Amino acid sequence: TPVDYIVVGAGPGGIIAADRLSEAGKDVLLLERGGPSTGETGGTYTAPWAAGSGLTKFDIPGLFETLFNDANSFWWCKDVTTFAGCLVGGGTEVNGALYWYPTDLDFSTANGWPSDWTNHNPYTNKLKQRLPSTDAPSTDGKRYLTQVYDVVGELLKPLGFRSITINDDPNSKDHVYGYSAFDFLDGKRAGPVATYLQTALERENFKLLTYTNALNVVRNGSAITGVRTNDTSIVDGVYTLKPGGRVILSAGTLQTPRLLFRSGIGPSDMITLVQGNAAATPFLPDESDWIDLPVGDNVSDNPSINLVFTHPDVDSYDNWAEVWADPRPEDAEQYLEDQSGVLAAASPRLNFWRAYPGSDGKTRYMQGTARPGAASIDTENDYDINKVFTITCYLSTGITSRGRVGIDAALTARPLVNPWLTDPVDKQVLLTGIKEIVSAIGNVSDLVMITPDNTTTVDDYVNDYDLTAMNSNHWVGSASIGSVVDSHAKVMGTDNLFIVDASILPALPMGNPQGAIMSAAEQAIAKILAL
Ligand code: 6FA
Ligand code: ABL
Repeated sequence: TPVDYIVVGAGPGGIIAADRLSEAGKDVLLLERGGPSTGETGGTYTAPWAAGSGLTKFDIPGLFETLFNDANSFWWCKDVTTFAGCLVGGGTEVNGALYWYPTDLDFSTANGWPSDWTNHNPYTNKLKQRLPSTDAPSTDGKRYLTQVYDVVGELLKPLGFRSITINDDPNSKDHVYGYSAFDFLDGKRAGPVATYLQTALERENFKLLTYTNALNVVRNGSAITGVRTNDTSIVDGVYTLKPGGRVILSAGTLQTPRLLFRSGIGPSDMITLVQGNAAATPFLPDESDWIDLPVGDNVSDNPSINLVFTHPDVDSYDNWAEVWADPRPEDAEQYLEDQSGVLAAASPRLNFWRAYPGSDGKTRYMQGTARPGAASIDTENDYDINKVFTITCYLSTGITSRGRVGIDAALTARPLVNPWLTDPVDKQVLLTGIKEIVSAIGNVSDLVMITPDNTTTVDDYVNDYDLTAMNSNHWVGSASIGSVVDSHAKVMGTDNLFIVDASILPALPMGNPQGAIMSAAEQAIAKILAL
């Protein structure tokens, strides 16, 4: 049966879209290519020690780091070369869950937004009501494994940083640090899946279909009539719209472009690749109907550089390597008892921000994230592996470097031009920020940086850094507002095709992006409903 809205992709953009549209009385079909994630969604992938609890790898915050070293990693999209979550919740089920309420600067015209989007506060407030952040996620309200917070605080204070509750004052992002904030509730991963999706599921006018992969939109010139999928139980796999219906693409920054290319929308070099693909070419509109838009351009992702340290007070928590198969018994027991303790949070413990002027007159921000353990250590120093922690330095709002994403001949979604530090001023600012942190090490007794080690300069370390290791998984901008979608999030040149996900953000927000993406989704739906 035809519906008012087909939403493609159950990540944060798609879930918020589907919930708000169904709340407004629209018939909504949400198509998700992946399967269940948390126990609440029917997921069953459980650590041996949590068997029978109903708490999966996705529910238990402390299992976050195990997502990256598990042979059975069914959650990653296999036809995307970057990390992308293909399961109910999308990125929010596989992410570190760091969650920042957006700043005014995030939605400013200076950051690329149209002027009628700059008043984000009503939408951010709607988001906060549905999904509040917490910087003390353990159900007993206590904080655990706080040594990294204490040591990094000692490093930052002499540099003029002050400690704040970060989400109490979102616009303060210069010389501040605080406890890491997450979108966890009741000691479990929550995000839009535990909140918005649950209210949608209670409505009769809402339906979620999992394992349903959208391939292209079906269109008659500028009018979209439906979405073609891999579903063999319906005619041609096509879900159709009612007259006046709309399609919303929420497949993420890498995968929304692929859907557009396969629908004849985007730069001709990408559509030509679709034309050359035997499986896709029969469904491509005639060339006279192709819509030329800069889909895939203007993409950004935070360049990030890891610094690894040791300090005698720190507990590296075995770099989270044992939490799946062999956790510390008292921590596992405590978590199962009432979702409290170390395992009620993901790995980050502290975040900080600092603004830097660039030589081009533009201000850029650096964000730091500190966590026990390290993903990679490259050192000639002797060190105690049990005392290791990492500070990841990200360059965020204000960066000018951009890249491009697209597809290859096999239709795998991938970066085509890397977005990191293509502008030398970005690199200079990131170097300045890292050097400032390094300059303060001597203020903390027994603090030692082991990567880069004492035989490597910071300049060499950054210059030689493996580019792909700079990937922060924060891709935005492939269908930027103002160039691919208009200020109602409608794809230009179409009557009824919209995009609500990270791809419409014209530039990176101040912190890890999911909060800004969710606020943007609230705002986009309000604008779409008002059309
Ligand atoms: N963001 C944060 O704010 N904080 C973090 O700590 C954080 N950490 C990570 C992280 O550790 C990793 C490993 C990754 C990959 C991302 C992280 N992010 C973090 C970024 C954040 O999760 C993303 O920015 C955010 O989830 C993007 O939201 P979108 O709605 O734009 O897109 P998603 O990729 O989340 O969702 C797309 C959904 O569409 C998926 O469920 C996918 O399966 C589905 N889909 C894709 N193509 C489809 C198709 N053709 N048919 C049907 N469904 C499709
Ligand atoms: C984020 O926003 C990033 O996208 C992730 O890369 C980051 O997690 C989380 N938040 C938490 O800060 C890191 C892990 O801590 C590393 O162990 C892992 O190697 C890396 O992601 C992979 O990109």
